[in-house]
Amino acid sequence: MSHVESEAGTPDRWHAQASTRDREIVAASVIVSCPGRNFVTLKIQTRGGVHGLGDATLNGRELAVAAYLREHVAPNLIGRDAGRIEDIWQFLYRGAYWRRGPVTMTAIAAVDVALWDILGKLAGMPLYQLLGGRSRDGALVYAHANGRDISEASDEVGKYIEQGFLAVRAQCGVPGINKAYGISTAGKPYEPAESELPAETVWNTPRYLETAPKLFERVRADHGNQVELLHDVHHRLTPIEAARLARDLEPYRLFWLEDATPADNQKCFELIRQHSVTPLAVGEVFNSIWDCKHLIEQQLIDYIRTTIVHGGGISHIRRLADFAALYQVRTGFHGATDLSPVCMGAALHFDTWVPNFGIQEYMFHSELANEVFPHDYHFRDGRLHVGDTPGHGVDIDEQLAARFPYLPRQLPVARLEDGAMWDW
Ligand code: CS2
Ligand code: MG
Repeated sequence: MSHVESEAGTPDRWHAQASTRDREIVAASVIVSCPGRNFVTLKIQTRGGVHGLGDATLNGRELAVAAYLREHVAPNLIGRDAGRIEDIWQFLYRGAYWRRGPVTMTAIAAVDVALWDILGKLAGMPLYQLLGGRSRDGALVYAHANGRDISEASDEVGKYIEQGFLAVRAQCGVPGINKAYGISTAGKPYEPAESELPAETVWNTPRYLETAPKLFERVRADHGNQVELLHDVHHRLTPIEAARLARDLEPYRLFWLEDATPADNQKCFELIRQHSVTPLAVGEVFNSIWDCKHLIEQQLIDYIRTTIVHGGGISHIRRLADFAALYQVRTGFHGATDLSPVCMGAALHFDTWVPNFGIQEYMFHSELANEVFPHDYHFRDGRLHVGDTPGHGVDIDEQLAARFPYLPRQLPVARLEDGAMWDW
């Protein structure tokens, strides 16, 4: 190893038990498992017998990240000091040469989170304490209500309110569209990656623009103004269409309107902002601060959704959150079922610390997934609460995980009725 390190084996100033020798990385393994859906998990082990986990799941592209980790990352970790979290992050980011992108940043994230997990275990501290301690006693979360039509969706909002949720995302079918975004099949949790090759769905914007305001008019009529309501457009509108929808939804006071238009061109959000005060959220498909710098510094959004697993891990998302705080933009991490409980655990510790927290998405993992990934976070009073287990509080049952081999699955695509590709 070229970098200078203190005499191997001698206790460092910062922690008597964790000598540099104990912290030496001796193994890095990639676990691909499909307990109901595919997950990729990186496990890093130190010579002193401590292991850390990082989520590396990228829905529909899981094997790309698994290969990146196995072929290009793991060999570079062996022999390094697990305590040098920032240096390893910089090595993997600058050393990749081909910078950024969802695969690279998800792989870096998995390493980063696993190393923060190890640090917590070595320090005997939960992750939120390592970051700076609690800013709140629990992370406000939102559940996903959906229905084939407006009344079914509103009924499901009611169910989540009864379960104690203070915030609910509502999505409903659109007349004439067979697979509108976010609508689960008959009572099953919503899982978009349902087939080996992308399912082709059809989209119709005018019908959607007519339906969405009616959905929220009904939900407010059924459930009043207390509950926080959210909605995900899922990248499907042009900027002016998004501006119209944001304005049409103003009477229903949404907590946020998400992914109203694709954000490749961040300036597009200026058009939405000119026409509406509906709060805007974006970022689950981003993987670095550079994807949202203009959006944040021009205050074109209110919540940034880029999450730990796809955004380079805790070390990068901490920078992003601090930058966002300068512009009073708050976090609203992506938290769909295709982000594993390992990501949820790390995200919740981050949510517990971060001063400019907004809300945390919380789609329930299956019982099986929760068995594969035992964890200590729990839902209470509309919030998710982390435990005080050192690290991020999530582990993996490798034997159980091995019983569920990878299943080839990809996300759907969307086409307009004339056959042209659109954004799913
Ligand atoms: C959605 C996600 O949760 C959300 O906000 O955008 O369900 C998204 O469709 C999936 O994570 C894609 O894998
Ligand atoms: Mg979304």
